[in-house]
Amino acid sequence: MSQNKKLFPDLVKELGTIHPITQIKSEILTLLEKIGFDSIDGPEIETEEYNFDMLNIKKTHPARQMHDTFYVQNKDFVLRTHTSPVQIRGMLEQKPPIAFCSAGKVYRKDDDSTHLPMFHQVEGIYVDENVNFTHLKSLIYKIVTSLFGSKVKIRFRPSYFPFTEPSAEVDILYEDSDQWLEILGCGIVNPKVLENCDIDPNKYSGLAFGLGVERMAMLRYGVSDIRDFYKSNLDFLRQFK
Ligand code: 2NL
Repeated sequence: MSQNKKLFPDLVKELGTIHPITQIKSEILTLLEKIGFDSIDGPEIETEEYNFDMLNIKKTHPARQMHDTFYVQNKDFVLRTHTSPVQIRGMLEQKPPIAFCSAGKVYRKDDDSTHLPMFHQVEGIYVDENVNFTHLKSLIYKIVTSLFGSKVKIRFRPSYFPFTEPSAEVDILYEDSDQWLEILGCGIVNPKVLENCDIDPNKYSGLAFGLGVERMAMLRYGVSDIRDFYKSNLDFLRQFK
């Protein structure tokens, strides 16, 4: 690079910047890897079995309707609606103790100022003997304070996901604010999901969480329209160094 600088000063001036969504995705993955999660990847075109059935998402679940999910090739496949099938594939290949994280593009038929048909998700799952909600809480505190600083307040709010039981959504409250902001979903892995992956739920339990990277970026930088991230407006993008 120092060579480039001397030889091609104009080119260096034109060098791009890392996209803010990529920056935050990398930051979260680096943190999770430091904690001990193995980062794994999988296909973006999935079967309904891996994207839904294995995760205990029933045939009648609203997410499976044509208007929420992109089906491809006459409903033989779907564009993954979350990165969970990557972890399902991981658990079919490797038995506990396991700790995986997966990050990448996911697809849903949404399109407004806070939702796009393509967005990025980061998920983590840890399965071992005697994993319980206190482990989940301390992990989430670590992740949230690392991303938003140690001054934010953190709240766990009961929620529902078919693949975790119990489930919670996590909100943060900035200093000097009176508005709780939802930042991620998490829970204890539903024993049915472990069973689906040939993992004995009487011996093992797990924790899991998922977060939207664009949402993280919007909260951190105060961006109110998610579409700003994908307009290729250099004045906007160059703000993120
Ligand atoms: C959200 C919530 C979540 C998970 C993702 C997960 C994956 C497996 C098994 C069990 Cl393989 N759970 N992932 C769990 C809870 C919440 O995401 O709102 N994401 C944007």
